[in-house]
Amino acid sequence: MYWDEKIECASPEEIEKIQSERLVSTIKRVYENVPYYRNRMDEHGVKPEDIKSVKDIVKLPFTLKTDLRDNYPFGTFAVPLKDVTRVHASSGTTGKQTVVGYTDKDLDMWSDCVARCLTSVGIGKDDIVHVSYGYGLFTGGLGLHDGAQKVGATVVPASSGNTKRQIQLLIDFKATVLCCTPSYALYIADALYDMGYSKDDLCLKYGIFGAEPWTDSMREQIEEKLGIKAYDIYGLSEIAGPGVAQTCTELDGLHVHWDHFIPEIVDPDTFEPLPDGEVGELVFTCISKEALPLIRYRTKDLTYITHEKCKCGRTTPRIGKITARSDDMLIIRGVNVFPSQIESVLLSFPEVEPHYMIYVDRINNLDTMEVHVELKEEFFSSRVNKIQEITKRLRAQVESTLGISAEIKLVEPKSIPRSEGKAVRVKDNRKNK
Ligand code: DLL
Repeated sequence: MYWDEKIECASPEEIEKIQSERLVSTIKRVYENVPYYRNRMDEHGVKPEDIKSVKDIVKLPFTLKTDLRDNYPFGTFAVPLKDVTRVHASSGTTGKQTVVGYTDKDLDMWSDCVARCLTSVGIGKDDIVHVSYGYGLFTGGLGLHDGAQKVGATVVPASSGNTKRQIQLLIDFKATVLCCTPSYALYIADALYDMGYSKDDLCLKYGIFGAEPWTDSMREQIEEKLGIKAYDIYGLSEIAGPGVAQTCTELDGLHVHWDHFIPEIVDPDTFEPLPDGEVGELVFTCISKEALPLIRYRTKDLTYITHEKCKCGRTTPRIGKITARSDDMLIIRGVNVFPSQIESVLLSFPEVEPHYMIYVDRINNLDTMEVHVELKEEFFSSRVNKIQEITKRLRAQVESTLGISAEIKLVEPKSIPRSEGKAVRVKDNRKNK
């Protein structure tokens, strides 16, 4: 099912034409209206006249999160504040928040993108959409809310927190769609069974999960526990919010709305564009936004892209699942380690739960890594030698996957702190030393 078939299935040539027109006018606008962009382009030796088509995008300088922070709060907006009808903000791990703004037209474009995502997996008028992403400055809650309302669904703006109440609402209102982070979906599933219910007490059919990395095995577990089909929605506040891309029913990559956001993959070291299929840093240029049209924004998210037509019929390019960010890569004893690699090993063991924490430290000048993972209830009371045997197998598998050793500690079920939003899975104590 399509929300906007003409655009979603347009030929690449048609889209290229739209992209070129929109890029040229966006660049002219930001050069004229945003001192930050004028300075950056002048420093870079590029003038609006040099941008004649989408092919010229590579001539433009990149934008980084720090550029938004340096111009906090509204310094990168391209319209007067009186035309900005909403702001959102995303908190990073350090420093000030990144503030983003939208005009009415921007909000309409964003909800249209979310509507495309929801429609692509069959969500529409007959659905009851329970939104457990946080409402507020975070874009998750209102982003999904506006998109679900646009497709005509009945929206339950539950926001995050108070999990027991969420479960009661899910049951009583007979929600068919759950929107939240994948880690919160697991938390909800566990709490459901703890309250004495099961998936049979729910009417859920679909899950729209994102805002944090998650693996395919995590998806399978959520699908099994909640009896649903789970889809991966991606986005970031700087570009719009949720709905920049999403998996369709084929689950073969996330479709990017390239008539609004031009995606590029660049080498994270040289920043040169990479060909289809190669993993690098995802970069977006917003070509139809009024308030905050970011140019070549470096997301730090690592993935690849393909321009092959999807089996679903859409011609939109697809990005691979985002399993890592260049800035969440840990360097342990000189070896690059992504938390997602550890997650995929853990989830391949039926004896453990998908709840884990990675503790990194430096002791006597040597990096150490300890992975705590919850044992399943039925294994917790096993004999000591059984637990030792599972630990040994896990340690061997982690070592062969990462190329370095890690201590594994099997901990009590439900002892790892749960998150109602984005999960925190790494504690790197080296930063405090
Ligand atoms: O997380 C927007 C969002 C809300 C997306 C709800 C999906 C659902 P930020 O708080 O600005 O915005 O964080 C953006 O989160 O650069 C990625 O690193 C990560 N991220 C978002 N979606 C996914 C996903 C929202 N599906 C940052 N898979 C991004 C992996 C994701 N990582």
